[in-house]
Amino acid sequence: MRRNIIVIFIFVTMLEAAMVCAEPAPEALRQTIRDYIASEEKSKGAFEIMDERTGDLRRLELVRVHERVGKTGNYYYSCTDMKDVKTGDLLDLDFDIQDEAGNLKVADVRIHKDNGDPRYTYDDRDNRVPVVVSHLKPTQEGSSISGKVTFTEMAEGLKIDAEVSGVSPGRHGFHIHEKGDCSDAGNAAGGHFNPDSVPHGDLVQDGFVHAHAGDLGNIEIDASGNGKLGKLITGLTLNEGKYGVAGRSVILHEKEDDFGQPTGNAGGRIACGVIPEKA
Ligand SMILES: [Cu+2]
Repeated sequence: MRRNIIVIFIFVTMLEAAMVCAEPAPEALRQTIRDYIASEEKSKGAFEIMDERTGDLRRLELVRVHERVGKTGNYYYSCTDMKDVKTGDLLDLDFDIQDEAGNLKVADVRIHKDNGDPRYTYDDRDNRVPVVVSHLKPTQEGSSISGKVTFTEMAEGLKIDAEVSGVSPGRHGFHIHEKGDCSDAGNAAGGHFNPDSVPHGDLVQDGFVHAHAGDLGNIEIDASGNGKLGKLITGLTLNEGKYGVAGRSVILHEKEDDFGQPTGNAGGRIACGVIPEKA
């Protein structure tokens, strides 16, 4: 009798362990997302999500659920491509799925990318960190300059990665300017972002005491007209505050920034991009 009880006890324990350890099948996770979207469409007439960045309620339709599934912390996740019914924008949404003893439920939905621009990424400790992307546009008609500047809010500081093309070879001054307005051929962006009212310099070398907070130096452009810049600046942030850069702009200049006074003799403004506010 006692032996039977022990056998049953061991059996139940093993069964529980199997239930806890069983990973849901990838297709079951993908189907949970499809079912969730379908049930939202049925109950509300459409699948909608609040865009925290713009404050708009966006109506989306499913294009496809990604093959890849994964796990972060207590949640499983997969992503979907969805289309904004009104604007035609392609969004990448992340779905977190909770496994309650084999019962799969969507726990959270977030906009990960909007038309290819990421809104967050994961740092090396798996923390979700905000990202904003500024698109550089030429200030002159007929110019073919284009570019993208990605700002990532790391624990160590603000990571700034710029990629530009269609620019004349050589060094071109590159700064954060005060206002998030690229009108009037970039002049509406105002002067360099300079919250400490200090002289011009090279922020990485000279720090906030001897350089403007917007003094990012130069981007070196190769013979094909392409150039990159990658800097991690401790102190700058996408958050509000004295060193907050969101809602300002980035300017690419005609000439090299020679770090002379008052603004580096970098000449005209050839491209400009507004730095969006994070969600
Ligand atoms: Cu400038």
